[in-house]
Amino acid sequence: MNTQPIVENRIWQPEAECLPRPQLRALQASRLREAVSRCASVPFYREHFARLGISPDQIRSVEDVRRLPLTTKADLRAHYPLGFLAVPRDAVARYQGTSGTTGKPTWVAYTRRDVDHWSDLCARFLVAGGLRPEHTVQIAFGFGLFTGGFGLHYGIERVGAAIIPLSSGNSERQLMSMQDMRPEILICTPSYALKLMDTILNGDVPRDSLALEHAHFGGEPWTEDMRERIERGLGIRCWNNYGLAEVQGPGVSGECAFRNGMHIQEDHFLFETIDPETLEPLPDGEKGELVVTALCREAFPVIRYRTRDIGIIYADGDCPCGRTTRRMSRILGRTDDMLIIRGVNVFPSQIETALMRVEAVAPHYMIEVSRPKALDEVTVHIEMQPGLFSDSMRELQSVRDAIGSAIFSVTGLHMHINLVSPNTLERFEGKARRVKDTRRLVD
Ligand code: DLL
Repeated sequence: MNTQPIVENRIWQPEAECLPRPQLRALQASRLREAVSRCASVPFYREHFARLGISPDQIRSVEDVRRLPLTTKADLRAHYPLGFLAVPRDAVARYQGTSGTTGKPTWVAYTRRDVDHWSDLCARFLVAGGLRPEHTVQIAFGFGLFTGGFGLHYGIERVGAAIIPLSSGNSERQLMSMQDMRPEILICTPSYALKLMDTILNGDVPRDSLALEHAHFGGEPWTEDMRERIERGLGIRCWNNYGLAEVQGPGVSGECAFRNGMHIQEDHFLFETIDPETLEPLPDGEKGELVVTALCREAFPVIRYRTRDIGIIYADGDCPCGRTTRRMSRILGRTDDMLIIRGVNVFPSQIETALMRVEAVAPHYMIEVSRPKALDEVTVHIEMQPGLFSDSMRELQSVRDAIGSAIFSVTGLHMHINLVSPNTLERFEGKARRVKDTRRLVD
C-alpha cells in the first residue's frame, strides 16, 4: 500500500467518510430499512416484497439485503418511463437519463434532497483528488440527460471553486479555454483526454501554455497503464471516479490521495459482489458483478441494482487517508462487454493493458471481432506513436511481435495486429466505442 499521499490529504465530510465501521454498518442498516419502506410505493418492489413476505421491520442488519430482490436494467425498461418513481411528480426536482440501445433513455428522478446529496457526494471525491476552492475547473462532460455534466458541476459548486461549463465536444474551444482561462482541473472521459492530448503533444497547443494540474476521469473503463500514459503525456495527475445514472450518476465512489482503489460512499450506497451466472454473493476480495442499493434516494430508490460492471471490493482494511469506507477496484469490464473468443473470456480492458505496455504504440486502438469461417478472429488496430512510425519492415514486425506476445501473455489468445499511422483511428468526445463485433451480423 502507498504510504505517501499524492496530494494533501483532505476530507470533505469527515463525519460521514470516517465514521467508525460499527457505526457505519448500523447507519447502513437503518437506512436500508428506510429504503425498503420508501420502495413500498413502487409496484415492482411492493409485489416482490409481498411475494417474499418482507416488511421494513424485518430489516435489522446489512446482511438482510440478501433477502431483497435484485433489480435489472430490464426491470427498469419494463416499467418505462417512470414505474420506479417513489414520490409524487410534484416532488421531483430533476430528471436525468442514460442513453439506451433501444433509442429511449432510462429515466431517473431526483428530489431536491437527492440533488443536495448528489452535490456532496461529488464534492467528496473531487476534494479527495485535489480540488480546492481557489481552483478553476473545466467541465467537458455533456450537460444534458447524461449525469456527468450536472453531477460534477454540483460538486465543484459545493466546494466553491470556479466552473467553466464548456460541455462536451469542440476540441478547439476546449483547448482555447484551457489556454486562455487557465483551469487547473479538467473533467472528462479518459478517451476525450486522449483526443485533447493529441493536439497538445503535436505542439499545436504547447503544454507550457496550460495551467493544468489534475484531471478527474469517469464514465467509462480505463486502465492503470492508460493512466500512466496520460499522466506522463500531460504532466498531470489523473483521478478515477465511478457512478451510474440508475443509482445517482457520478459520486458513487472515487479515489483518495493514496490512490489505492475508489472509496465507496458507503453511507449512501450498499455494495455487494455477486457471481453474474449463479447470482450467489461473493466475499470481499473476489471479482464479480457489482450490485448497488441506493440507501438514501427518495425519488428513485433502487434496491440491489445489477450494474453489469465487474470489479472487486477490497478486503484489506484501513486506508491511510483516514476514511473508513471500503474501496473498490477499477471497473475491469462489463458483463455485456465481455468478448468470448474461441471459448475464452476476454475483456477489452485486458487488451488495453497489454497494448499500453508496448512503448512504440499510441493509446489509440480498435478491436475488431469477426468470424470469417468457423473460428472467431480478432484484429487489433493500433496506432504507432508519432515519430516512431517506421518504413522498415523489420522494425514494424518487431513492434507487431511485441504487441502479439503482450496480448498473448494477458489473454492467452493470438490476435492479428494491424499497425496504422498516427491520427488515423476514430477519436471520442464522450464514451469511447472501441470494439466492433461483426459476428452477430454473420450468425
Ligand atoms: O457514466 C456516470 C458518471 C459520469 C460517472 C461521469 C463518472 C463520471 P451512465 O451513463 O449511467 O453514468 O453509465 C454508467 O459507465 O455502469 C460503468 O460501466 C461506466 N463507468 C462509469 N464510471 C466509470 C469508471 C455515468 N470510472 C456506466 N470506470 C457504469 C469504468 C465507468 N467504468
